[in-house]
Amino acid sequence: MSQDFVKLKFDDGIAIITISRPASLNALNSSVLAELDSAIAEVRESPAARALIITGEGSKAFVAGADIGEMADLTPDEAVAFSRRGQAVFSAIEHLPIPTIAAVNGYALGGGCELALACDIRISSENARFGQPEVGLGIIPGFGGTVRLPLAIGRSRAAYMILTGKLVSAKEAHEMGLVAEVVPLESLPSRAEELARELGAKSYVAVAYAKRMLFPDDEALAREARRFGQCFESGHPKEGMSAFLERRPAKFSD
Ligand code: CO8
Repeated sequence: MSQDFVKLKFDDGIAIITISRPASLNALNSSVLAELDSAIAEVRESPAARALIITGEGSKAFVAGADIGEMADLTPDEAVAFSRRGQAVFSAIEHLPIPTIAAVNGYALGGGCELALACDIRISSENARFGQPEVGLGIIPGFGGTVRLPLAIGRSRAAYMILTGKLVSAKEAHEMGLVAEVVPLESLPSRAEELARELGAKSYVAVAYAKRMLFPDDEALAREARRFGQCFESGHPKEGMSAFLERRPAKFSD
């Protein structure tokens, strides 16, 4: 498969994946998800890889979410399938036996925040902003956010983020425990690599077992996908996403 949007490189035992679709703020469309899936498979099959870093191209966005243009016209069944597809890719990241670090270099919204949550540890630049803005689009987080966000920061803070859709700054995300460290943008790659080397030097047997103890419940992910699909039984996703694309406020009246 050609890797137009997802770059993978190996640097002395560290695998680095960069989501690279900057014109759309690295939004996750089907091609990006497929390429990410194949990059994860390559990392899994690389015995020399001791840690993985996932980051985004540029200085504006880590990943600004699932591609809104691709989701607007989904049927409920297609929506469940799309959610399950993204969840499977993110679970593949989570299930890697090596430690994974999200180096969040800007907006991490919707599916982007969920991608960061699928990593074991998040560090971010000072300009990063996190959010689950889906309710403003007539949908719910569908790539594991309703399951992993409360596990990461507790139900109360997760409810605040998911129900208001508000974005939080890197500083607030750090105070909530959503990110472990905040560093200047120019230091993010070197700090991520330093941390990856530190984690990669631990017992990889112990790390792999420790990680397994932290996996979320598969049934909760399946429930999220079903609820995500149910949103599409109403006209709200179409209205919410059309409004974003037309740069106008959404009106949820029906
Ligand atoms: N999808 C598609 N295109 C996007 C997305 C996105 N999520 N985010 C940004 N873009 C595009 C914009 O449309 C724009 O394209 P163009 O230049 O062609 O008009 C370009 O990227 C630059 O964006 P802006 O002009 O909007 O840049 P601003 O600096 O004005 O704003 C923001 C930056 C605040 C990040 C703004 O772009 C924004 O709000 N983006 C959408 C964020 C969002 O709502 N994300 C959540 C999406 S829903 C989701 O992720 C659900 C996940 C679960 C899916 C479950 C499976 C089905």
